Amino acid sequence: MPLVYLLTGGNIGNRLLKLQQARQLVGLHIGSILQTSAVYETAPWGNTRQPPFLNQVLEVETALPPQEVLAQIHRIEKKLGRIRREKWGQRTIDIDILLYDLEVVETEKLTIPHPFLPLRRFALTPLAEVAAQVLHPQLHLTIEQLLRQCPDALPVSVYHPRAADDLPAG
Ligand code: PH2
Ligand code: MG
Ligand code: MG
Repeated sequence: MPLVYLLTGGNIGNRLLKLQQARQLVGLHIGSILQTSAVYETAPWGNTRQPPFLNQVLEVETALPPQEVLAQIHRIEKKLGRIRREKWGQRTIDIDILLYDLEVVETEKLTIPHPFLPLRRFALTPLAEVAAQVLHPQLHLTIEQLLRQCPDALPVSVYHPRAADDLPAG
């Protein structure tokens, strides 16, 4: 069965809870989660005037084709109350397809591999944890190599929740 690598992220509300709920719904509606990276706290990329994100990568074995994975992602994001105000702005939950086996998909609604993957340390770092030797099908470099040459210097570190953090419901 195909392996799809998903990046989950969010930077408003109870960030850890949203990632946990996303994992549960991905397991139910997309396929078996074979590996998860650590949860990382990551500085906002793109629009830097917003709170830090939590990000996590999920390795999922799926029977669904890419378009159907995307449709399920949209359902899950909606169910988790996604509010999207602006491009690259803050959000409760975002699920992106980073890689789908070695497939290249270029349609109006879907681009795989994710076009910004090589430029985003917040995606490459957790991905390298579970897929260091996986090849980028267009660049012919491994994820480990992409991370080593990634120009993004924004901080990415394993998240250690403190008691008072991420407690408010939602
Ligand atoms: N997602 C974005 C824009 N910027 N920055 C971080 N650190 N993490 C994200 O998941 C993220 C971002 C667009 O989806
Ligand atoms: Mg995104
Ligand atoms: Mg997205």
